[in-house]
Amino acid sequence: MLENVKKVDPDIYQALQNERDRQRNNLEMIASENFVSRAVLEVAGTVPTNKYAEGYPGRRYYGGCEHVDVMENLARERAVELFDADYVNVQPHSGSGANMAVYFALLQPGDTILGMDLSHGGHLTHGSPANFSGSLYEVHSYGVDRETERLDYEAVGGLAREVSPDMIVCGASAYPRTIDFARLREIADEVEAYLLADIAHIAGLVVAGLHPSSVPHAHFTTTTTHKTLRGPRGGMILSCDKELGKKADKAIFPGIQGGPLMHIIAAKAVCFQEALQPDFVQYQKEVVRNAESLADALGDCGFRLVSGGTDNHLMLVDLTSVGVTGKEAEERLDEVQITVNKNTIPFETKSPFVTSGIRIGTPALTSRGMGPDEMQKIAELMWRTLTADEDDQDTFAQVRGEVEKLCRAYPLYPDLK
Ligand code: DSN
Repeated sequence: MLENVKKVDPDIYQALQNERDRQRNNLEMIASENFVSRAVLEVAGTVPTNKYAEGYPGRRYYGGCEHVDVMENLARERAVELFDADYVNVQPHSGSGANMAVYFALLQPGDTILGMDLSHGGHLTHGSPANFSGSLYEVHSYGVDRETERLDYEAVGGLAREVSPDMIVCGASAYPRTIDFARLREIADEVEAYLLADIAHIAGLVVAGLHPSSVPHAHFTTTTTHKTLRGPRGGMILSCDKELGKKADKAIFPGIQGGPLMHIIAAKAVCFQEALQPDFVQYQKEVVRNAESLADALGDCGFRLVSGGTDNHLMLVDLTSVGVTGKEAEERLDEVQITVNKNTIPFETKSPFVTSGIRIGTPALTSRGMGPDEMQKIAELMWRTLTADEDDQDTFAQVRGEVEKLCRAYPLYPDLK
């Protein structure tokens, strides 16, 4: 593979080789990352990248769309089956774009939204001042309870009654607990607001029945396709309301996107086909079981976990008592080939560039085949790394050796040359 790139662009060829080796030789524990199947990887590099297909299947603005129509229709049929929805749009290039389309479909600039605070686990597009959602709309935020570090639905309801939002945004990028979408819909109905559920992180768990689905409850559900769902990088919008769906279709095209990425839509179709198979449910069960094992082992080592543990694929570690910041932890773990991201924790006192915590997830390691024994080992390696003196090169070298051994035992894309 890549012989042509090697000839045309040796610099990019080298960077691609290096990135492949980095993925192989590191423990990938960023909760939003995963490793796609060889089939998805193949499709993502195919000829529909050449094709313009503005519009929707059967209603395109370009000729020659008969084969890409097949791809998009298969993606749509499979997504609707997978999530038990009545409407889907598989064209969003990203989760942020999917969210933007729902905002544009349902709201006017200046309308009020109530979203989860970014530092409590929300997402930039749920009303952060740095994002379009924060600059176009009047934003109010809810967070987790100080004691339990979990969502307090009474408090969310109280805030909703106080600020009368036009839309409530739920779903999270760093919340380790189950979200009660039915309850949030009750709150939305009470204040006559729309409910948008962003399930980007937990979509795979939802498909496998390991987390309650938002689809029957929310007016719109959005997701990315590349996290627990284990597909190509991209987004998607789902709903049980076909009439509302027409508005989201218009918001995506011609509202905010031009030509869809048809090679990626084909890869989404393959991802959905894989997710419809029984072994996908087994994979998701293993993701959750590994997260539970890792959380228990981290706790036994002495780390404090936000909310005391996890119900899903991720956990947040509060490093305050360990005496390192999230930034330092991310850098030090990088040195021993364990990849995580620094993350704010609820009621954070440090800047988002420093943070008091790290976020850790198990989807990618589970895709490599690792199980609870490896999670136990990895927790110990993290503890050794983060409690060592910062110049203790011997410990770092020993940990790196252990990490490399684990990576060799669970090879990634072994037949990919
Ligand atoms: N950046 C993603 C994450 O890491 O959770 C969310 O968009």
